[in-house]
Amino acid sequence: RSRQGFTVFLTGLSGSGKSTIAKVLMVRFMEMGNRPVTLLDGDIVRKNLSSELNFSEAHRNLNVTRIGFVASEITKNGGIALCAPIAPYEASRAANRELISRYGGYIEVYVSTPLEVCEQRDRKGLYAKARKGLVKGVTGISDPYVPPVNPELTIDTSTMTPAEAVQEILLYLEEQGYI
Ligand code: GGZ
Repeated sequence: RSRQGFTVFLTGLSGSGKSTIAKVLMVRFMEMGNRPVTLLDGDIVRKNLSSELNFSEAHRNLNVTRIGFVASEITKNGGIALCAPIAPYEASRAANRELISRYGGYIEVYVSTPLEVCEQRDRKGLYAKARKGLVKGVTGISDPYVPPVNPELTIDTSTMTPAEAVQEILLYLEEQGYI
């Protein structure tokens, strides 16, 4: 039985766990084997689709709506799009929701891991550089992150494992009839 396409849009700070969750989800969806899965991770998109953009509000919004456009095409064609940018502003998140909902499911997951925890992880040394003033406009330190208003799910990876986070998302998708 064929089902409609959908987009899982993970938003949250750098180091919040978006990529980790998205990668595990990707594997799970591929195992299901009934629909093509596309991962649009923040750093991959920045390199391949948005390489000329900086981290100003306008460019972040543009980056996020580009991701949304690609996800809408995938969703339209019955696929699964997994997006994992920071997406710190409501304007571009709302635009994506509006566009993608026309063609299929849109599930916004707010990865709400506190800044303190993200900063402790500091996988890429970005926060240390931000604290030293070596990088300006870093989300959470010297640039805003506006929390989503009505996310379908909120997940804090400081209180659960990536596997548990993925289970919660899969359960929601099942309940809603997407998978
Ligand atoms: C935030 C930055 C910045 C600044 C470089 N602020 O952990 P990462 O390294 O791989 O994820 C971050 C990524 C954020 O890009 P996005 O496209 O997801 O952001 S947005 O949705 O706001 O367009 C981080 C790195 O790029 N990075 N400079 N100033 N993150």
